[in-house]
Amino acid sequence: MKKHLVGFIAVLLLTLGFNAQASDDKEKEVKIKTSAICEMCKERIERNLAFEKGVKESSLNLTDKVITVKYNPKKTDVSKIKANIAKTGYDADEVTADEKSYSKLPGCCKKSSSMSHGDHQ
Ligand SMILES: [Cu+2]
Repeated sequence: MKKHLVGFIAVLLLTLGFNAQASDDKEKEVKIKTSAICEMCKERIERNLAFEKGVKESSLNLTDKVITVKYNPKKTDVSKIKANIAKTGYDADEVTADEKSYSKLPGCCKKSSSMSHGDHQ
């Protein structure tokens, strides 16, 4: 009887474990702070993210500059999503914008120029 009970509990725990894992495979959501400024930035970032494997949906809020990305954790992860945004020319949390992409952005889309850093060509 005791053995059966132990077996039953083991099966129960396994089932619960699998269920937890299964729900983990479903789409996840992450919020990333970007350096987007205007509507063009928003479109640019969202468009490029749409090409990133595993990204299902992204929506940038221009008020707080936070982008909400829905993704498949089996196909991509947060660091790849941040790298994609950086490659577009924008900061993504602790990841700084790719310099080359950033330099190609229209002037209105660049981070506040009040912080002077040698950005001459
Ligand atoms: Cu812009």
